[in-house]
Amino acid sequence: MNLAKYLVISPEVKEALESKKPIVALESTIISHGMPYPQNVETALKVEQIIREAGAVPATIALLNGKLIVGLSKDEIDYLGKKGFAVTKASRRDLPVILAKKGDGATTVASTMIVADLAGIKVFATGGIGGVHRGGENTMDISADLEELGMTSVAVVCAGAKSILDIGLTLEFLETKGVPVLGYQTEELPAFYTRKSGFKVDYKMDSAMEIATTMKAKWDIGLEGGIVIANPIPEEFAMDFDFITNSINNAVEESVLKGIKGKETTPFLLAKVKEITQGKSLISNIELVYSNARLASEIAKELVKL
Ligand code: PSU
Ligand code: MN
Repeated sequence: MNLAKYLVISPEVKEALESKKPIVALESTIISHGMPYPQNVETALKVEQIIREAGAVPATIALLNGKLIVGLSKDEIDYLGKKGFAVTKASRRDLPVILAKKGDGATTVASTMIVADLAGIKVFATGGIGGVHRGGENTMDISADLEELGMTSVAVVCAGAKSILDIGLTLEFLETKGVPVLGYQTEELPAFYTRKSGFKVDYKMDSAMEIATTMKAKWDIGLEGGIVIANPIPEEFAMDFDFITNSINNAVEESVLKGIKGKETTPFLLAKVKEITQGKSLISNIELVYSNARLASEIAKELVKL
């Protein structure tokens, strides 16, 4: 490996790594493709603030000028947020091309896990992970996030899987890959905008300490790969189940009619759901990210004690 050529860690994150402070990684596709400007930038900055207030160090990750950046500056976050869809959504397969071209890229859950792992960061907070799309048994549209969870040792705190996906198939895939799905204070897997999905998590965990201990046990015995930590959206920001289910069904129907495929699917559906719900889904989306950042900070704090 010749990492030094590509990996750039900010002074704040470098210092935190050296002094074994708790660190929480953050992705950048959620900024460029997951939310509109300016809410995307406001959210990204507030998430960092929440993590600092909780006593951990945020490390937002992206590709800029052909480098893997760990710990973006405010200006860099603003740049990615303003450029939005014009920034390349970069998952595992895109990384080598963007590095070679000295380009920019917004990292997905998969590529953020890769870069976090290279930097030595074990905890990552986001909104939702990618999964098996509805009809995935025919289209094979399965997010690279799931394969990454099967091999890269980073724990991802999310609000469960969105029902733009086939949640059942997503759980089956994760089971096959040996990825534990842990529910934070819940038996049921949350479905992003709602606290319920109709599917069970593998294990309910009651505290950040229990989660950190589980992560350590997995990696102590050399079981490489990630862990999904599903944190239900706070009750007050959860959406009405029937309303959001209908909105998502309509969005999926439109994506099929329009022939939306591949990496465009997830951003299309997110934007469509926001439009159909007249922006209500965006408010829920922002709040659940804040809640995940808080839990991820607590887990990172427990992990450094072990
Ligand atoms: N789900 C969200 N918001 C997002 C994404 C997923 O609620 O922004 C992004 C994440 O970066 C995730 C990616 O890794 O979409 C998955 O895309 P794909 O299905 O093309 O792998
Ligand atoms: Mn896909």
